[in-house]
Amino acid sequence: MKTPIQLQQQNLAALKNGLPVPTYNRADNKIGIVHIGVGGFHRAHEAYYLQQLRQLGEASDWGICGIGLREADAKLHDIFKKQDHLYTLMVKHPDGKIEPEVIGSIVDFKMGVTDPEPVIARMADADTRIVSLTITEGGYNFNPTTGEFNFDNPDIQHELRHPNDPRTVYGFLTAALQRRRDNGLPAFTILICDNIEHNGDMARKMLLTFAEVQNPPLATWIAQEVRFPNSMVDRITPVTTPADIETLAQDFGVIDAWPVTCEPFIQWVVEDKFSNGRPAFEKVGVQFVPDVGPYEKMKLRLLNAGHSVLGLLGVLHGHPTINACMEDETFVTYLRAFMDTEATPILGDIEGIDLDDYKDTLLQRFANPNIKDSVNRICSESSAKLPKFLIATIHENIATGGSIKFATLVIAAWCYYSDKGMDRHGHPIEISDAMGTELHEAAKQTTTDPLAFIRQESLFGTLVKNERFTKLYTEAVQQIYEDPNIKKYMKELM
Ligand code: CS2
Repeated sequence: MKTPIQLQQQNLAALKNGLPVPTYNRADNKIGIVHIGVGGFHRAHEAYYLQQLRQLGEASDWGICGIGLREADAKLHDIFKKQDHLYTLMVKHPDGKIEPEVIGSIVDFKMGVTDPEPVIARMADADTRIVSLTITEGGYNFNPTTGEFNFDNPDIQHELRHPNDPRTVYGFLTAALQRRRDNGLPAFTILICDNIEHNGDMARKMLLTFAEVQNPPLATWIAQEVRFPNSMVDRITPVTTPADIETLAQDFGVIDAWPVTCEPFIQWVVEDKFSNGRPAFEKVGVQFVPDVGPYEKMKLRLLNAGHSVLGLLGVLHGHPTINACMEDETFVTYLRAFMDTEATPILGDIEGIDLDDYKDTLLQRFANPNIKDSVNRICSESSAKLPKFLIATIHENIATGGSIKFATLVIAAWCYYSDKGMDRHGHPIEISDAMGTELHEAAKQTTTDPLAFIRQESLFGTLVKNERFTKLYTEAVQQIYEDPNIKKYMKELM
């Protein structure tokens, strides 16, 4: 066993015997990208692509400065400080092999919570040319059904009155863009990397709606100058566990307080419209296309929805992880049936993609036994995810007369889960959802009003008025409440 070494810039030479480390000069890396929301996903995806570019001797103008806009980001801030913003990415292969690599493309990190000024200054700096975001599907402050911006949010109200004291991403973006405009600097590109269909168009609409109230002349400038490329991002990135930290120290000799684990697969499809230049990402496998819409839809309605199908049914059954679900024949068959009969028909043809191959690959990725992606991660924030991943598909299939039974059972399982917070054995489930209280309040009325859960209009829209859906849903929810043995009902539908 090696004596583990603390991950730090000065120790890279010593670490390099055990694993790949950045070989480029991090000190002369200009900051070209400001990234808001430095979770595991960003560190396994955009930051990884940039590392690859830097290893090729490219992109020295494109260092990343991470930004934390939540109190909880202080943990990463402190770890990064100690580790010179270095971290280890542990790629986990299905055969059990782990390939770690030290990533150095993030060169700075700033917290915007207590002191917004340094963050605004960084975003407004002439070197910054892209501001990218992974603030989660629920982070964009809009009503999931109507798609309208939520002006009732107290932080948004505060920012409207105090443009120089931003709290949300909208306030930071307008403060920085106003400063760039004042200083005669070109706008940056706003690059969204969250799982939302037309994510760039959505962000543009939200930011313009906000800016039109806060600062109308700036809104006009943003509309003309800022590009918002749509993008489809993909890499399964489970939550880091204490066992991962331990493995890294024991087997690879690295002390890293917060490594990131991920699958080998990676994909990024982006529209090539940038306000002020971009790294040569095509050299490391990023696909640039004129219209990302069909790719986004395919990924959200197959991968993300597929995850939710396994997650919500699996959590009720008592499967701890996605790969555990995939070891269960009933779950695999059910998932494939959902994909083939409910998701695929609404996708149509996608140029250059064989959907059967895509689905086969997805099943293999989900089954990776080394990934151990917890169903709790998948079920977290379902209120922000399901309207886009699954409920949209139900609406579209209702319109075309397509099948909806597989997705409907998942909604019924979600209701039971939100109400009881336990699996079929009565074991408690840890639920994490910004709308957790509302979901619970609505779900717990199910015994007296079977449709109570789907009366939540912001999530389900007019679904409660559709007889075909309500009939299937009522039956499913009544069965689950009588006996939560979910597999029985899954089998009955196949
Ligand atoms: C998952 C995603 O959160 C979820 O529900 O489906 O995080 C998924 O792992 C990524 O989008 C993969 O690209």
